[in-house]
Amino acid sequence: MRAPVAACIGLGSNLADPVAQVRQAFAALARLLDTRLIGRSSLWRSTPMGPADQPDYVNAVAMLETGLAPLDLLDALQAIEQEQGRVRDGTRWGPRTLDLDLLLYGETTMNDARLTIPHPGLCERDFVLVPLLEVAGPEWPVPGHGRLGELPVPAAHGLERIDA
Ligand code: A4P
Ligand code: MG
Repeated sequence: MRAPVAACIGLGSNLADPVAQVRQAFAALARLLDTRLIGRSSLWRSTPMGPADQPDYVNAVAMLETGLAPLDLLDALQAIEQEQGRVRDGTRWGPRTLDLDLLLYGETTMNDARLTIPHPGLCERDFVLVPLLEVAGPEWPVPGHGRLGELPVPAAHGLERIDA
């Protein structure tokens, strides 16, 4: 059994009732084996990064305390995406019912063929950084980048809080 680690997950949806998708995903994360949901951000509406001819997104971040190893957690996240009707048609940054990105896993850095930690987009995306700050706070370490509160937050995707 591994010692539990705090892991942060980025949630994104822009199809099939995104608010409901994100809420359902929080509930699914809370049910994962050997894992507790210890924090959840507000829900934020954001304009799409990538192709503009797609609906706005709803984004959020969850914090877990988990005994799952990083690749086992990735498998579990992808299983939740599948359960919520995710279709991968190969379009880069195309619309999706649910995207779950593993943003941070304790202070681990990893560069596996299937998994890069911290998530490579973390520092450039306001729709990740703003909800991550809500759940993790400014002192949270981001391996290779200092503290979360030291990262500049680009104002790019018109973030609007939907609920608290
Ligand atoms: N992978 C590697 N590292 C990770 C990680 N840390 N977390 C691999 C999750 N997955 C990771 O992901 C492709 C592969 O990345 C996985 O098989 C996994 O092994 P995917 O979910 O199948 O495909 P994707 O999500 O379409 O690709 P990508 O490039 O990861 O897209 P992003 O970065 O997730 O961006 N606009 C707004 N406003 N809000 C959004 O949330 N999201 C996207 C997708 C586009 N535009 C957006 C948003
Ligand atoms: Mg993804």
